[in-house]
Formats: sequence, C-alpha cells, structure tokens
Amino acid sequence: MSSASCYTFGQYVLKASQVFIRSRLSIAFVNRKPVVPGHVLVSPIRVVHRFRDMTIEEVSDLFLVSQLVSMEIQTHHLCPSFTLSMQDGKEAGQTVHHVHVHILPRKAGDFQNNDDIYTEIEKHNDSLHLDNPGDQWRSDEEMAEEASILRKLFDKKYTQNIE
Ligand code: AMW
Repeated sequence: MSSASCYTFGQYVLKASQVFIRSRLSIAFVNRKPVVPGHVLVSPIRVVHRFRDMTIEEVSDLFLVSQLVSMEIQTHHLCPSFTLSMQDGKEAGQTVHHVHVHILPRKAGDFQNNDDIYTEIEKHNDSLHLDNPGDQWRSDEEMAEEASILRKLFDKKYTQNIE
C-alpha cells in the first residue's frame, strides 16, 4: 500500500491508519460510527462531491475495490450478504461532500425487517448533526486496530492487482 499520512474525505481528514486498501484511484477505510459491525466505506482518492463528477476510471476502480472488499469481508465476518449503498446528494442523505460507497455486512435476522437498515442509516445520518456527535465516534486506536486486521487480508492477496 502506498503511504500517505492522511487523506481528505470531503470536509474531514482521515488518518492513514483508518485506511486498509489504497488502489490507484480509491481508498477503503473503516467507519468512525458504523451502523453494523464491519460497516466500511470506499471513496475515490480525489475529492469528488457527486457521483456524476467521477471519471470512468474512477467509477470502475471504486466498484472494483468495493467488490473486492465485500468478497474478503464476507469470509472475515462470516456474513452471507451485503447492503451496498451510496447517498448521492443532500436530498438523498449525503452528509460528507465526497462520493463514498457504504458496505454493510448483513446476517439473517440482523434487523426485524430487512429494509430497516435504511432507517438505521437515516438515523445515523441525523446523529451526525447532534451538538456533540464526536461523543459517538470510535477512538483512533479502535479504528486503527480494525483497519490493521483488514489490511492483512488484502495485503496478502490483492494489493498488487489493484495498485
Ligand atoms: W453519508 O451520510 O455522507 O452517505 O455517510 C457518511 C459516512 O461517513 C457515515 O457513515 C459516517 O459515519 C462516516 N464518516 C464521516 N466522517 C468520517 C471519518 N472521519 N472517518 C470515518 N468515517 C467517517
């Protein structure tokens, strides 16, 4: 994985310790406030606000990395299914001004109704507007530990193919 000490994620700065894949045009990183265990994000490295603004190469890379992440996480978290989602624009619930794919591991019975996950994502977005949202964020150490476990899964097999 190429090194950088931090990355821009819209209006935020991500520590490199949160990132577990860096391809030529995308990064995959752990979420500071996951909706379900293993909820991670994939973004273009370039700061691109909207999906429509991405180049063909960026779209292709973003979805290849998303596919790769879901394949490995499936084995790692022993989860058979995923919800992949993208909120493209304020009215759709996008809060970070930088394209990102949410990858959410799913298991049988994890929500009373399958689509409740979308309500949870919505509530989760609302909570980003609380007075002290940082109270709900995971520590840098916890995120770094999760990323370091995930990085090992990808370093071994794939990094050379997606760099
Ligand atoms: W969106 O509402 O824009 O579809 O989702 C933003 C996502 O980014 C949320 O899941 C939120 O927890 C996550 N997030 C925001 N800032 C950071 C950060 N600095 N590090 C990791 N995840 C973040």
